[in-house]
Amino acid sequence: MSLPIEQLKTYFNKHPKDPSNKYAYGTAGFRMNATKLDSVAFRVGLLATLRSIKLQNQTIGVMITASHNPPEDNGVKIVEPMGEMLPQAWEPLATKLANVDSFDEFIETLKEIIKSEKIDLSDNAKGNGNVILARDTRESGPALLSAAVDGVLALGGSYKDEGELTTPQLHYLTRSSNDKSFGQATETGYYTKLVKTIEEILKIWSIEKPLQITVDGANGVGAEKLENIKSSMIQATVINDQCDKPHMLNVDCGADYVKTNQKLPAGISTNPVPLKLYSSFDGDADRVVLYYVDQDLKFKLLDGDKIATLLAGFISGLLNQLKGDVDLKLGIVQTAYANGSSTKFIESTLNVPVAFTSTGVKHLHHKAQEYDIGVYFEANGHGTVLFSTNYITKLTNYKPLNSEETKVQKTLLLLVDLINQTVGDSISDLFAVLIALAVSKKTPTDWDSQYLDLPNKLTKLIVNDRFAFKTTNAERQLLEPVGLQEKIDETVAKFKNGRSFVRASGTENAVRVYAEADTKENCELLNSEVSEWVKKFS
Ligand code: G16
Repeated sequence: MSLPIEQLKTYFNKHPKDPSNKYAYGTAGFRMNATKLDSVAFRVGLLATLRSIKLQNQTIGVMITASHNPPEDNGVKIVEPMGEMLPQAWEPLATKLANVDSFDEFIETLKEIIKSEKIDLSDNAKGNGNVILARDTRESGPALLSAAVDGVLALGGSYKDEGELTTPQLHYLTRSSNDKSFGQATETGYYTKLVKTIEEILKIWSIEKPLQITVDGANGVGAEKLENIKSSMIQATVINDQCDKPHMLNVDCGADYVKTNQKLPAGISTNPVPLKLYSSFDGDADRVVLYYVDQDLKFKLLDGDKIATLLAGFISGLLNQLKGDVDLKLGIVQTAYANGSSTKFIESTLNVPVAFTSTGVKHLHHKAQEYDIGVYFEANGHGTVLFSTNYITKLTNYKPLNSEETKVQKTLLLLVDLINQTVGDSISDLFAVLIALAVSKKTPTDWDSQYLDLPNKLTKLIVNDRFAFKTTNAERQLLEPVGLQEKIDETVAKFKNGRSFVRASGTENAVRVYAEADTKENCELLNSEVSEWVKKFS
């Protein structure tokens, strides 16, 4: 097949681009006010089709979501056949295709991509592309999904509209469509795999009390999907579950709200039960944070750092119970947002190496693949645990010395099915946490007391040009605006245990300022002083 120029023209004209709009494939794909995304969604559908043709017609995923962003935003991102993010080398291609204005430039760019990526459009190609698409609950979702479908049709590709799904479910479906061993490629297949694994682990450890949790679903798709997890061993109560009211998505609730404001969400804030564990998902259920209030009703956050340390400690504890030879490399990947106390705890108490990457799951995921057990979590609750083939082989071949070791071996292998191997997943991460707590007989307080977070504050500043903020060293230092980093360093030096950094958001039109210090007052002061410098330099 060659490029169907006339057909492309018809679809191109149906999805006109406003020349004043500029787009960039950022931390999590394209993301902005939904009214500006029609032409982008169409072009992403097209690019996903080309990606599929290049990869011998394997299924590629397209997710329409703006996750934690406000209801009026939306976004679109591409998922690889094995459920990973689009390779970084394709991001500039996506950005270029999204930004061309005229039809001639559009065709020219498509031809360049086809040539540079050696995409076979001849009759020998395995197919015309195969794409599955899903969306979260935003009002703009259906129209943007149709625009992406038009991108697939413009090249004569095949598509499947999966309707409303969580982002991790779309990753699961993409992977299982290409890799039958991963699970049944249906939404039901996702639930069945999860529930079966949870029940098996609980049975191994003779746990008879059902897992109980109250979840704030951010009024998003995660709330609706969690309700589908039915088992006598799982009792999840969902609040903020008004998915049919898209204007309420992430409003006063959800993982981002709880983490950023460090307070309880709507629906729990009026009468929290002391010492009871709660959890919040974000708008597309790929982030999770947990929390409780103590006896004095003081809010205690169990964020991504705490989840990483719990899961890493749980897994290494199980591995240590195997007395035979199981030499497996465990590592934790964090970003600059990780609380300094968590990093210290991981290195000096858990004795596990820590690696740092830039913000964005794609960066952490790749780094985590360097370990046999790669635990990666952003402090905001985005993350998962990746297990290598070596891990599976070594544990499968392991000869247990006694019945206790058999239980441990089985559990370690079941964790591979429990924890979503493609991307951070609120639902599967939540159950991994609940299982780790149940098996190791820990209360939320035990878990929380592993280390004490340094007081920290994250704020957002609207600046003229966020792209003027260029970072280095896993986003921990600024290269530009020139001179600003020196000012931040001088300011930080005034505070005990002070640390602060500034970076441009990849999902919102803002610059983020993070600060931590020995006391709440000091971290607030540090944040505001650094923010003042940012304003002066922008
Ligand atoms: C996305 C990314 C995360 C990132 C977050 C905030 O999350 O997938 O890795 O931490 O945006 O990014 P930034 O600070 O660059 O705006 P989500 O949950 O919104 O998809």
